Amino acid sequence: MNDLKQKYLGQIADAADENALEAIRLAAVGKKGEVALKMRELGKMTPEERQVAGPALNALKDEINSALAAKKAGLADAALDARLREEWLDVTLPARGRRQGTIHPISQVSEEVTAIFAEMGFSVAEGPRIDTDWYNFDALNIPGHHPARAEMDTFYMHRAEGDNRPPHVLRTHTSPVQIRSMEAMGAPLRIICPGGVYRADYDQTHTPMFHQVEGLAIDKDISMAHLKWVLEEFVKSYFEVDGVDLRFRASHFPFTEPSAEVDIRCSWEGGTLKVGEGDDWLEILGSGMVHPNVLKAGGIDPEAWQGFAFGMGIDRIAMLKYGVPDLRAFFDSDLRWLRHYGFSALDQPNLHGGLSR
Ligand code: 2NL
Repeated sequence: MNDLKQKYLGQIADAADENALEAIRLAAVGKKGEVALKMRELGKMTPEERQVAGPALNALKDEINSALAAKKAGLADAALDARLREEWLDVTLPARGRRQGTIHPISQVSEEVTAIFAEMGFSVAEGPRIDTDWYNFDALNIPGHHPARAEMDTFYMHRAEGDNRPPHVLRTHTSPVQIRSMEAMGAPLRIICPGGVYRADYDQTHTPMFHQVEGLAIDKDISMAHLKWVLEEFVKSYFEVDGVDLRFRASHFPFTEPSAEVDIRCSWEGGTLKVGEGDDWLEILGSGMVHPNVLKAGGIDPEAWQGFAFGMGIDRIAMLKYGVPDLRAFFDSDLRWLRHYGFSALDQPNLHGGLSR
């Protein structure tokens, strides 16, 4: 009896898993197990012998059963411990970065320009991109026969059949917004008009849609001197330099008289633009005193008021500031190139201070 006890308690202690434990249970206390066999032998014993052996066998059976139960619980605990060791989660790991869109360089430059002029008291005016040929051309002193109205350059909208009014156009500049502002607000007036414009042109330096910002200041005694100061302040602020020389070259626009194209002093040493130093000149905008016919078209009396106006290409000044060589890059759907020019359209800093792509 003691041998049986030693044998099975030993086996139970050594059992590696639940299967082994079940095999031991069957062999020891199963219906045909060794304890059951011993029970059967009780019949052959004397009553005195049976009185000793019976309870002893029952005690043995109980002892083996509780050893089995204890071992089973122990194995389950060990299995859970092993799983917990294997399947741990490091909740301190940083989350995977998510890609996000960021502002397009054209929008960024638009906002930079707007902020600079806002500090000088200019407010922003906006208007339709589809406008009448009157607002886009006639009001700006561009007559019907002027080359700027040649069908080559302008996108014309279709009229319904039988509608013989002149067709609408996609605005070729933001000047129509300034005419509308003159009508709506009168003089004095100090506004800039940023926005998309359209011309039928496509090569390395022209896209059919591009962006302009025009400025207009109308008051009793506005002169070219005010224009020069405003533009100088703008160039210094936009290109982040302390000083810059401006060169006014006589030019011609139908909507200004006199008219001037404005160059800024620069150098191209090593292929990179430096504004404010060197012996080169870079054209950045057109400007002039608003033509009396244009003031009249905007409902402002040219005998009482005068003003300056200017216009520049946002895409162009964005290329200059950020060193983008091909205008068409701005309008690609694939914006990975932006990274090269320091724009982070696709890069988001992650928690490690690195970049996820
Ligand atoms: C250029 C030249 C210019 C203007 C735009 C303007 C607008 C009104 C009246 C008078 Cl309502 N002028 N705008 C004036 C001079 C030049 O743009 O080369 N832009 C890229």
